Amino acid sequence: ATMEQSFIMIKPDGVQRGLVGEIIARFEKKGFTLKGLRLMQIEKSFAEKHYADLSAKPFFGGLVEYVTSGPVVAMVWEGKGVVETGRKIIGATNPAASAPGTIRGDFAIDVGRNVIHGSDSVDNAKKEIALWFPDGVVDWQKSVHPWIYE
Ligand code: YYY
Ligand code: MG
Repeated sequence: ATMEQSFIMIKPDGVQRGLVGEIIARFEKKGFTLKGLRLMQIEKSFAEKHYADLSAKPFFGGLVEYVTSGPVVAMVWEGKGVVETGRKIIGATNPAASAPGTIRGDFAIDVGRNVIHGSDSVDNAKKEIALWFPDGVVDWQKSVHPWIYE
């Protein structure tokens, strides 16, 4: 795996349920580096852009309504293999199938209230980061880097 970035977003249910700190802690304790962080409530048109690939799905309307229903926490996390590992930390799309120990496995029940989004490929991460962080992210390195990477 190479150094890469993933777009991670805590959905409105995660924010309402007070899971922001818990979720950030999981990525932070793993060793990944927080490069961008925004609390924002997005418009319908923005949500449709973020989920454009799913526009033909029957759940698309409900998904857009859900993700625009309150503030979300948009983040960029950096690290070796963070896209794939981030998906593992998050768990399967349907919380009924998410392993205990994953975010969705521990904190969610229904697929339409699954608390968190994570990019599914490095390419999509780049697109999502460009959409959510048009002004770019913060360029910094952790001083503990040599204690995390060999
Ligand atoms: O990447 P991930 O969030 O795990 O799943 P996607 O297939 O990209 O779907 C995005 C989003 O849509 C999912 O997190 C919940 C919702 N959704 C749904 O409400 N019902 C489905 N059958 C599938 C997905
Ligand atoms: Mg997805």
